[in-house]
Amino acid sequence: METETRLHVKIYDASHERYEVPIPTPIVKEKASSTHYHFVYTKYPFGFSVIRQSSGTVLFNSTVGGFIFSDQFIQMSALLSSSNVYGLGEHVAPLKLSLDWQLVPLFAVDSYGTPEGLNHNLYGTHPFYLNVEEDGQANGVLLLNSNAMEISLQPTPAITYRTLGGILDFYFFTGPTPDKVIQQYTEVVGRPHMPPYWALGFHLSRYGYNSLNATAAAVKRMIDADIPQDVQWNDIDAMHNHLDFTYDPKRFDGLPVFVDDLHKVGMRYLLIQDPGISNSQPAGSYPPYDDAVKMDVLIKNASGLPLVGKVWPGTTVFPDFFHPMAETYWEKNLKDFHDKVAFDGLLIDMNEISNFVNGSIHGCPNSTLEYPPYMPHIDGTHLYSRTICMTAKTNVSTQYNVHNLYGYSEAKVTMTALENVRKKRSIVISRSTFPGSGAHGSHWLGDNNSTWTDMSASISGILAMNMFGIPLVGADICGFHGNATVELCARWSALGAFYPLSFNHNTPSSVAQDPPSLGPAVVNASRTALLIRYSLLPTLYTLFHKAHVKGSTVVRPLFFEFPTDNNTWSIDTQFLWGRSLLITPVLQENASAVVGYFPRGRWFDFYTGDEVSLTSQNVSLKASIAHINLHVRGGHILVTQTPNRTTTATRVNPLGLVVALDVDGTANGSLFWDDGESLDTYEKGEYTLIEYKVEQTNLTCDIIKSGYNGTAALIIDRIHVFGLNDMTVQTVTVNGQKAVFLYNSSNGVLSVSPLKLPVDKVFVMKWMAT
Ligand code: MIG
Repeated sequence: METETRLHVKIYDASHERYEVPIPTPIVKEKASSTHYHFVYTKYPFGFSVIRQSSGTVLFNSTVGGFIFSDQFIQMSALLSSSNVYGLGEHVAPLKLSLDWQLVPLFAVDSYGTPEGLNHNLYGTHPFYLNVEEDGQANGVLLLNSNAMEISLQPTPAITYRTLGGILDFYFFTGPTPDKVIQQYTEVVGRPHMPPYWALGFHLSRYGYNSLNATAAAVKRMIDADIPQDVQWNDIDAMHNHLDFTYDPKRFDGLPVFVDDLHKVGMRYLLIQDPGISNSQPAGSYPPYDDAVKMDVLIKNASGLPLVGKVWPGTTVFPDFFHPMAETYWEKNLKDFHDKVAFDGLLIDMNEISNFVNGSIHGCPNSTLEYPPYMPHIDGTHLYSRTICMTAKTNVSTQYNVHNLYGYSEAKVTMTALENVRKKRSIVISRSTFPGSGAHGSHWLGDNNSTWTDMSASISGILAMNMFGIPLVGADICGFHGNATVELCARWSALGAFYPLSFNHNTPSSVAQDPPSLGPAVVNASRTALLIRYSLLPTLYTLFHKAHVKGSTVVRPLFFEFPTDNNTWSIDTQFLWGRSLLITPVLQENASAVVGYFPRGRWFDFYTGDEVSLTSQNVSLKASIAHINLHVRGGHILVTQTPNRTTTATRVNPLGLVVALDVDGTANGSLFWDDGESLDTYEKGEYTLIEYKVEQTNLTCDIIKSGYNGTAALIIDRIHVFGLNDMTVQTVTVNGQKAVFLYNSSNGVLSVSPLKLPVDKVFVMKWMAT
């Protein structure tokens, strides 16, 4: 009973030490003095239950399904409190999971695409679920186990866990709200990393520019089309013969200067790195291999020699990121490369580990680790299919035990190395993830298709990753495989402008889908939506701050805010930024309207301030090709900023406030502001935190912290108040002086501008009405 809301249940072998997941978790010496749950345990038959005290709801009851604990097969079942189950990644699946006899494999794999269905395991593994009880309270359960696993979901409702090793290390979180569950979960596995501000700008990428000229031309097209862009990426085609830590001296001649020039105009540059290091370069010519051998940091095969697989550069070996020297090794090579090309972050791909041969170039030995007595229903014939042998050895344990942790371990080492090299916040976007990955970077959903189905599926994928504590997440906008049509790419650009991580990425064989290449409709849709995104970045950045310090989700499904409204439980066609901004994208072809659900409360059109008149029901909204529906929730204040083409240029512009009043006339909001890229600004107190609030007819703020003096250069130049319907505003004063304003009596919107309020000073705005 570790805390009032957290129970830790560990079932292990008292007489033999077994493998346990090596991610850091809190060490608790004293039992919590009071708890919101009961723990009930019976010896015969063996089992336990977790019960919520306030309601008596049984959250988890394992006494019914038997229990098996053998070396390579552990099984336990439990009854659940309701069939509202979410999480258990990584899969392409609806947000609310089906409990209709689903067999859900969890094993990191590069499946060459993102097949749909809970029965297909994907790049990452997250044995964590969130369960919303019938009365709307929520609990979460983590099985901290990294072995190959399969989960069976049953309509009872019940869950069966089958794992091939380790121990049963359960954490139960009792919320009681969904967001509290995630806060409690990330307290155990690690709070999300605070991204640099520029990471929230728009990124453009494609695999297969094949030359610096083509890369530069893409950037130029974006500038000419006047579409916001902060970051340009290059993929493995920029490498020399697909070798990590290199760039092609002919096709990408001049890359260092190009990157410096991007920096000069306030932009950033990202590169892809793969974990496979070529072992076939002439001796002494390729330090990434020579150093790895010298430092002895490679994953070994069963005979103790570096395991050799085959990836893009040909035969490769793989660093063991759990090795104590791995960080030194990786940092040295990243630094040497960074001295040439000043990249700002990395996308770390292929780290499931993906391998073009099964096991190794020599196959795998005959062992029960390679051929376990029970084979979970994963994609692939064997555990070692398209990855390395399970008998391979790392510093921590056999690959059999740590396979699912490779992406986690690489992200952790890469983030540390990048921060040491750049001395600034970076981003590390990892394809394979595990609980705790969010503390070391971010994620994207992998190789989707340019289809309407995959565009829709991206929403549940992004929402699930937020529940897994990885809020900085996106999907390839306009799709990776296949050709995006103009209409699809226009709609996807609008939706993607509201992904926490917003980038367009594409495969070489598909037609170019950067917005300018697809013509005016896509240019318009993406420019319009991205300018809104950029104008809302102060709000998004503040949400990342809350994620970093409290573990809250950045984007969340409607049920997180309205858990007692059962209409929200399965909605994954809309999502919220934090508590306050509802996004209702068009997900269908040939549509001119979209249906959205509006829970009880006040909702205002972001663009006009018009209130949605009917709530607790579906509402049809107009949605032309250049329009994405956004609604501000009553009771909340959004901080905006006049947008420009980059975050660098935007960050010096005036701020604005959008104040949406609740039924009782109140509203709250906050702003976290720092220099956007120094390390640990929160931990060092180098930030400003302001809370805005409306009470009666006053809008004012509290300066909670004033630790970043760059805030002094900023002003608020406009304030909009939504929802003043029953009154006619006669006078507005700001700090006692009469202010210029417009009042629209038809929709109750008050607009006060121009203003010149220093952001770091307290002000009071009052409106007087009849
Ligand atoms: O074997 O680096 O998911 O985004 O463009 C494919 C080439 C390797 C897979 C990634 C994709 C990337 C591609 N990579």
